[in-house]
Amino acid sequence: MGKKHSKLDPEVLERLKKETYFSEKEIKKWYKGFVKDCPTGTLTEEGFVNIYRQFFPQGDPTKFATLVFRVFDENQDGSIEFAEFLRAMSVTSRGDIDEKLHWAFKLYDLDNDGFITRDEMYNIVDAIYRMAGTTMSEESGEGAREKADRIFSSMDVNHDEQLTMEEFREGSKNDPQIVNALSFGPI
Ligand SMILES: [Ca+2]
Ligand SMILES: [Ca+2]
Ligand SMILES: [Ca+2]
Repeated sequence: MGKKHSKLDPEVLERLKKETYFSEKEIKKWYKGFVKDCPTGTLTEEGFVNIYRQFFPQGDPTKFATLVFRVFDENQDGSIEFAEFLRAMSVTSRGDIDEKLHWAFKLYDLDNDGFITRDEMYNIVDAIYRMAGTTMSEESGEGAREKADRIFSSMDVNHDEQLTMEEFREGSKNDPQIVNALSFGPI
């Protein structure tokens, strides 16, 4: 049974060499680890949440992991296949700032309509707080709602209650935490 996925399809390998920043050697290494953790060849949402649990035992990362899962799962079939996994790892670990921002934007834009609303922003901030097991930022003393409101208002330059990619990009320059949040960084 496990045999079917024990070797990486050469076509997939070729494709990933073009689509990611990883070398052939690195891709093969990632694949080995992936099939070891996911013998079926795909990562389920439950498995994904469990990975986060190992990193954040002090909090509840379920909400955050579920939101990140959405972005990994490009074709939205409810599971992460190796190619999806590797493309996401490539962007979040080696992508330039612009790629990372696009990735973060997708994470925040829950309904994929191309804009981030105040509630969507709150959702992510709340998820990050839960993951860190806190209700208040250590630095600023803000709760999730306050923090989301503050960030959102500072980014929403034209005050139309939604953030475009442009506003998001500009705003993130002043608040690097926005992008850092996706590299497992807590508050
Ligand atoms: Ca998928
Ligand atoms: Ca949206
Ligand atoms: Ca706006």
